[in-house]
Amino acid sequence: MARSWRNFFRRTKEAEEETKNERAVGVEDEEVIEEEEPPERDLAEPEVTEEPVQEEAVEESLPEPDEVEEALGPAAAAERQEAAGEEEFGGWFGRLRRGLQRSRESVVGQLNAAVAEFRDAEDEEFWERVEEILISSDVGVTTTAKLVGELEREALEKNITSGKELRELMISHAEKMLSAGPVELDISHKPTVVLMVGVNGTGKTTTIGKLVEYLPGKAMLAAGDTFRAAAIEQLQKWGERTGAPVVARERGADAAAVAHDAVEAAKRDGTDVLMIDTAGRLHTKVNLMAELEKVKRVVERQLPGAPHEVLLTVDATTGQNGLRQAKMFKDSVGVTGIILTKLDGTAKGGIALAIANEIGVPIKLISVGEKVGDLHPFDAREFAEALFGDL
Ligand SMILES: Nc1nc2c(ncn2[C@@H]2O[C@H](COP(=O)(O)OP(=O)(O)OP(=O)(O)O)[C@@H](O)[C@H]2O)c(=O)[nH]1
Ligand SMILES: [Mg+2]
Repeated sequence: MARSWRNFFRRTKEAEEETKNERAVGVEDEEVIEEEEPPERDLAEPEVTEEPVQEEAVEESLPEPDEVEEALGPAAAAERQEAAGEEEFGGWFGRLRRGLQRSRESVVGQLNAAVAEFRDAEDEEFWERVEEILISSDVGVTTTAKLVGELEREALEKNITSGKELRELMISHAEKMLSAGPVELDISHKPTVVLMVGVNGTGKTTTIGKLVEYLPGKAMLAAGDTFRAAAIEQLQKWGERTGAPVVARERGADAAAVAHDAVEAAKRDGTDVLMIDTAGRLHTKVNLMAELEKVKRVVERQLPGAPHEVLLTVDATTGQNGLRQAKMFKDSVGVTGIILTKLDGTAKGGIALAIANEIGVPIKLISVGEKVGDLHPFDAREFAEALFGDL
């Protein structure tokens, strides 16, 4: 079964029971929040906004169309209709294929040409050609060598002579490589603490905002990026939009102190999932890593076992650079899952293979655009098919 939001969150049995009939599922297709210049605000005191607004219960798989309209309000309903229109073109898979269009055009186009000439697995030139194609899609030298080595071996063993069988083999090997661990997000703790890390501009804050729309239960956000101007306000906007309270201090405050306040607030308020946003850039990389390590230590001290998930956003357009970043974050703060963003803006979607193979951390979510509906749980098979499948 393809991965969907339904089977993405790992929760306790009780929590599942509680919300069985009243799933608060986010709107899939809303516009991105405009990043207007935020008003000057006095953020001197740590602040926790009010209780989250109880969202209307909307069954993901679908109430009647008019019920949805009623529940969502006209603007959201119109967007939902637009989304429904998209379903005709293949729903998420269609969106994924469109998001991966540039990667597909470069990879699939070339692969089609190569595979069309494939006669048997002993043709060394053929394998060299496949290597070139994969490397140009940012699969990377190491991962390409491994993938092509495995493919060649199996194609020889099975005496494969048809392009169709070969493509199927490619997809299944890519799928295996992309499956680096459990994709589900563990939110079975109360509160569950999710630490979001990644270099600046990779999509941490917007991904938090999108993810809250899908999270079951009560979410809380912590504005742990106290470095960048407007970072706090950006998160507060997502808080307003999703109804999740935002814990913040003033700009320049200690990020670990914000995290501390937030964990206390989450424990006190019966929050299910606390998501901590962090800075993507400080004066130096060393400073950044030291700050993240401190945030993590403080959270751990307050709540043993937390943070339960450390999610790293990697911007797919940065290619091999993203791979280096992933290694760095993994080594210093430990990463439980990767969110690969901006796949829509690159022809180098092959980076997913390099990340899964060389970092050994599962990709849990991918993003193919700026809308809420562009974020989706990662499915290795689906991704491999979208990347290597026939045009
Ligand atoms: N096209 C596209 N844009 C995206 C995607 N994900 C995020 N973005 C955009 O990337 C920009 C940066 O996203 P942020 O969430 O602010 O990134 P950040 O990691 O929080 O950055 P800092 O706060 O500077 O550390 C925003 O304009 C997002 O809308 C995606 O999948 N596709
Ligand atoms: Mg940010």
